[in-house]
Amino acid sequence: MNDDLRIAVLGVGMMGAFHVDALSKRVRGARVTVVNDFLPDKAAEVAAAVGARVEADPVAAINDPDVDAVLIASPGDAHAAQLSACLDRGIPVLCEKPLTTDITSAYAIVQKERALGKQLIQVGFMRRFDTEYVALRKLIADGGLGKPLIVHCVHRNAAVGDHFTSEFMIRDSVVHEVDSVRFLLGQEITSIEVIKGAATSSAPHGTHDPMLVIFETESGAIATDEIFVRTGVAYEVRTEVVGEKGSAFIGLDQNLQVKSPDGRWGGRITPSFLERFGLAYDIELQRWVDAAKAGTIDGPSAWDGYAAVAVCEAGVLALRSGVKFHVHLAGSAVAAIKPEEPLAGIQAPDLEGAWP
Ligand code: ISE
Repeated sequence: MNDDLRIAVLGVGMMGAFHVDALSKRVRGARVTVVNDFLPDKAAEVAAAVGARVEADPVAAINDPDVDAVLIASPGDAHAAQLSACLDRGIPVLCEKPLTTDITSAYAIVQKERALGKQLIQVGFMRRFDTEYVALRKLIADGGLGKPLIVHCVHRNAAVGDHFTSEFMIRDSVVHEVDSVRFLLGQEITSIEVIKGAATSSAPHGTHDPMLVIFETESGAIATDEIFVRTGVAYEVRTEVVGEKGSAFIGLDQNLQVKSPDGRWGGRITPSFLERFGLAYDIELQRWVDAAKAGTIDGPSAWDGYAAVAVCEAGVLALRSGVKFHVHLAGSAVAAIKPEEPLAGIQAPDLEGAWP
């Protein structure tokens, strides 16, 4: 108990509350001591369940003497200031995506951490802790598929609120494929393009749901991502990687298969990301807690978070303009993102009546 990592959790909406529960029930060597949320009643309810204290000011929570490390699950636009305060105090922090909401502030955070000379920031890309993703990455890294050429991703949610605009879909959902492609291929993404098709009738006016996002990577590999967040079905996240020597698939929902008297057969699809990636979240937390005690991280870094912010920013510009955007992560300067020169459209002659 005395060796427990004492954690402040900032933001206890669905994700933060899920983490508080995991830290108090399933993760070893950790304890939530301070809870902060902009909704005082929510903070009080979550804190009471685990015997933690409520602190109304997030920066005071970070600087609390009963806190050794911080878990940030607050809205994205609060992250930059909260991460900065964690770096000022020099304590480890696990930050849910996005790292921040714009390239400049994300880069400033990366630089501030670098100046300290140690890695304190881990970003919550939980798929990196899912056994199927880990196995697929290893297969690719070991050369089992030969050179990877194409990645096909499917990302479907059953339902979301009306605040899920097309831009939000890029920043909040597609951000996972941005990180997954970087993780699986071990390469940076160099361009992004967004194709807006017909929208499902449950999407609010002006929201393009589903969309098809296309990435290119450093080696020229292509990745496609179908993002559809109002399927009305369940949570489906699948990835297929096609290489020169074969292909591999993850996310097939192959669990208990049942045959029923009415002639149907099949298994179950997880309803949401909490069930689909529940174990991955717990593994992520355990590894972060163990690493934080040793003064380091064990998972995606601030740089990974920054790269994802840059690609998503380019994705939003691609969505707005209808043009492919190139991304150049320089390493020593803020990422450059620029549009591809738009080509004039082709005007094909009308053949109607051209044949006798
Ligand atoms: C949500 O924030 C997540 O992180 C989920 O993994 C993703 O599937 C969902 O689309 C996001 O809104």
